[in-house]
Amino acid sequence: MGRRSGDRILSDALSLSFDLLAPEPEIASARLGERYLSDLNGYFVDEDAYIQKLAENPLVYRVWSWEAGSGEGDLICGFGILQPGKVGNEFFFTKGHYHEWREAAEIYVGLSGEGYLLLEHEKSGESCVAPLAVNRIVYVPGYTAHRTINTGNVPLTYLGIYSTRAGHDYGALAEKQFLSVLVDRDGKPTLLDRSAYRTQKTQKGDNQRSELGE
Ligand code: PAN
Ligand code: ZN
Repeated sequence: MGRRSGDRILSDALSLSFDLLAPEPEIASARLGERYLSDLNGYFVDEDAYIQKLAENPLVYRVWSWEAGSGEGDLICGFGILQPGKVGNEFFFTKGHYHEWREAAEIYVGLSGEGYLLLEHEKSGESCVAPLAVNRIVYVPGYTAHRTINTGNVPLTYLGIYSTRAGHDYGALAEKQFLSVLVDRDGKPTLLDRSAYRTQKTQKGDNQRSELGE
């Protein structure tokens, strides 16, 4: 099978096999990025729990990016493996970003595990979580910050498919963070207002922490 791209006809490298559940996944011709807990400094609300867990500095997620073509109309496929875990009561998550080209949407496809995409509109601040799991697809519209969250006990694996023009803007969110957090409350993933959660944590200290099940 061939594909015409401009004046080139590409006849190979259009198909890729992958197994994200393999003990040591490798994806030929894709670029690997890894994020350890130390790369997420300032992202979790519970700073004490973060510092404690930093002693182990676990790998939080890996993403392979496969660019079969680099033209304006081409697509990138990201293959994500997000580990299970928590910092305090907050589930492990990806950094999260807007696309530099704000109009660029993205499609996520759940492959295994259980989790959510946290979505937040840049202008209205409106946010929601959309389930991401096997046989689930999530559409991330333009102008929407998105973060993957693993609420299960096994790795969450997924694909994210987006335009080569999209680009990633991490800076805007690193400064203000998402307005909501997804925390484990009595064994249930619960979406809370981040600033209220932070205030609750700092005001109630250790008593509140044990009430929240840490
Ligand atoms: C995904 C993400 C992936 C990792 O491929 O890049 O889940 O998350 P961060 O990029 O926020 O660290 C995607 O949304 N690409 O656009
Ligand atoms: Zn994205």
